[in-house]
Amino acid sequence: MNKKSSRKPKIGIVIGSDTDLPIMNETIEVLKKFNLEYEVRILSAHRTPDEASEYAKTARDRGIEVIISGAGGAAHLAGSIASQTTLPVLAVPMPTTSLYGIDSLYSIVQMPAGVPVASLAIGKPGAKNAGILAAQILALKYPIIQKQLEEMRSEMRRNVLARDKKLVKDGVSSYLKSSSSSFITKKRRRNKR
Ligand code: RP5
Repeated sequence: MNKKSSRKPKIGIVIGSDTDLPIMNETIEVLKKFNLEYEVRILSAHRTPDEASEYAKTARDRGIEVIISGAGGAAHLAGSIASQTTLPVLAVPMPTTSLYGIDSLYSIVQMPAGVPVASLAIGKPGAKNAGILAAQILALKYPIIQKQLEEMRSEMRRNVLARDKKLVKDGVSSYLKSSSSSFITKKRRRNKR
């Protein structure tokens, strides 16, 4: 839970294990940027099925408007939550050591018709996008979020255009030697699963 505010959380983040938290922190960072209230719970489809079920059934009445689930391996959490609520459920497949998160992705994405789960990409990029997509959903109701989303897109555009300008001016070799190369390395490391 975002402890700094007493506003009721609109977004519920549910993770299958605390080992998912480092990746799902990317979602939390996005929500903080948008100043969106959220709560975080560890609720497993397999280890604590009753509690996960109770969470899904009561989420709407508690003011939750979007649920984001992060789980890995036989990742049934998002699907089991979606089966018990009509709130939108977004899901982030966790990277795994044995099957690189493909197992998580397939477990999440192959929902039967009638019970949708919106799956994001595996790992950190997916976790980040889950936060942005939740903001986009809420922006349909809260116009202030729309403004923030537009600002974020403009900032992204400015960043890319600045890099393009530098690349065109300096050429590939000097671009890679310059400070931007440490940015590239950092970015690649950050997105590594
Ligand atoms: C899933 O099993 C969790 O979401 C996690 O990604 C995976 C492994 O859990 P731990 O064994 O690390 O607790 O339920």
